Amino acid sequence: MQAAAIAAMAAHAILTVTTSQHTLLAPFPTNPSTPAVLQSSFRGVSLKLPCQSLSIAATVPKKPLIVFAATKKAVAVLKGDSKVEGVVTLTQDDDGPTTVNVRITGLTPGPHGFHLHEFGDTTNGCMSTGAHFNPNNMTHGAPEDKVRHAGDLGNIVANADGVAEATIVDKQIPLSGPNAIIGRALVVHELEDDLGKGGHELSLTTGNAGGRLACGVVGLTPI
Ligand SMILES: [Cu+2]
Ligand SMILES: [Zn+2]
Repeated sequence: MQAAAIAAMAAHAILTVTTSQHTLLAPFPTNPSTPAVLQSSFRGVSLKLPCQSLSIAATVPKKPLIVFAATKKAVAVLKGDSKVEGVVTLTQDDDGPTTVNVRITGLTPGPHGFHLHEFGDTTNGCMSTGAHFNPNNMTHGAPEDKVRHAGDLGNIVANADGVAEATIVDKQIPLSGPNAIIGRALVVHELEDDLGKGGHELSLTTGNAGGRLACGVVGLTPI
């Protein structure tokens, strides 16, 4: 009886142990259920993460888009009635100055007036590109002058081979905004631009730069 009682107690103990094991195990099922809560809170976190990664993903493409939108690039292919021809590329970052890279061939050695004219109309060759681009109603001058046409880019100088290469950086010929020069024309002239200081009757309008050798309409290009 004692033995049976001991056995019963032992069994009870085992049961208790088993129960307690169950109780011990119970926290694990509860734990999983707690982790389940955690999981759901993790889900919340992981939901937040995709949100963050979404917002990151949303900002990451935006940045380059802003950069792409802020950097503008254009080109003008200059041709005329003579052998003078060239390519001019224009780049502007944000609202900064426009960088103009010029390469024109077929020129006589020496300086040649180089301007942005108001129209991109070449129906009558370079003659129909109008006057110098002049949104502020100024007189003709040098690029560094306060009083100048926006289109006054000075002179480019051809070497002995008749090739003129120049890099011009200018604030008055933006590629976007109200005074954007897209759709207007770059013109290279026969003679030197006197920059408004020659005393000729044309000095304050054209710089007395002579005929228009070649011109090209400024058009947007891929970045
Ligand atoms: Cu001109
Ligand atoms: Zn001018």
